[in-house]
Amino acid sequence: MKLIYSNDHRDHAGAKEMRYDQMIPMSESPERMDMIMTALAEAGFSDAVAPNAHGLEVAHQVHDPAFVSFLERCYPLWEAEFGPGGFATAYTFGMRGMDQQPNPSVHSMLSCYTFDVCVPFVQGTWQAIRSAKDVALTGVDLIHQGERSVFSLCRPPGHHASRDMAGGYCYLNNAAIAAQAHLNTGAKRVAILDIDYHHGNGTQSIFYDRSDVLFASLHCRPEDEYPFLMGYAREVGKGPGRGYNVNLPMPRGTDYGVWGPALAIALARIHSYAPDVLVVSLGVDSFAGDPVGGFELQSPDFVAIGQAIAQAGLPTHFVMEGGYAMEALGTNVANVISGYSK
Ligand code: SP5
Ligand code: ZN
Repeated sequence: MKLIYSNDHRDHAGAKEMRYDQMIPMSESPERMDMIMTALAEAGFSDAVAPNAHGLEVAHQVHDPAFVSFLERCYPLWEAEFGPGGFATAYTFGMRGMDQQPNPSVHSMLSCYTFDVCVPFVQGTWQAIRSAKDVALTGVDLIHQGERSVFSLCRPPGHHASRDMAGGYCYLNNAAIAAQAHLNTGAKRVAILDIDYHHGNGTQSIFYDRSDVLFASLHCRPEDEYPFLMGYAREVGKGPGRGYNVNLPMPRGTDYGVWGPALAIALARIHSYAPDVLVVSLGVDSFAGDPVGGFELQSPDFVAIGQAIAQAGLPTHFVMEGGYAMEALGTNVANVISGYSK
């Protein structure tokens, strides 16, 4: 399996996040990628290639160009007001039902274009965002050139980012950009299987009214977990996209005895859809020891997940999402890739 990786994410670091009543160091750290790359190398996956630079054209197909421009300009605008060293974050969020009147100030843009307190901007954030998008697009190029499976080691992750909102450590939606690029390069149908512990609300919303991308997600139910407002089974798509959105929400505490059969349901739906490419939003925060998650999957379960995905028999593009249990993160990711490759 070809890996695509760049160190361009490293300076997206140093910010804090709000966890209910405390400020804590961001769980989504550069060291996550070190753990993953080390474990992949130990498992025999070491042929990482650097991403090729791509433009913003595909990003502009799935995101509002004004939102993408905000992501680029946010930190410089913030720094001009507050000086260097801090991090930008919103004070207010969308005032639903009120007469909102956005203006070009960085505060107004943060309020309009972010939906939570988990997307800080520092000096290195835009470089990391842009590079993660290139890591995803280079994976598309490799599949187009005939690779059967590739792994885009994106950081920051992407699946919470919608057409025009960042949230949940996610800025640009790498998996959605990859899916759109697969369509651009000849695929007729693309399936996205999202196995991150959290609902991929951003990806769902981007493709909600489309039938050329099937979105299937396994996640903790919104009654129990972030993002709290989406991810119900009744969300099946709308208009031409009706029937092309599949949510499999499960309660906190779910283990592989329940999660594994849910994966089989998602894969059966993907099989009947007969996509040309499968994009996997690969989060491993369903692991029992994850500090952000609340499921009970064990490290060996991730081997079984990789094997089940391989049995779909499709060209497969893994895109990294969440996973925060530093001691087991690398093993869990490498187990999926090893299981897939067996
Ligand atoms: C990509 C990704 O995995 N984003 C996750 C964003 C989660 N944001 C914080 C959720 C906090 C709520 N859960 C606290 C559980 C404490 N055990
Ligand atoms: Zn997650």
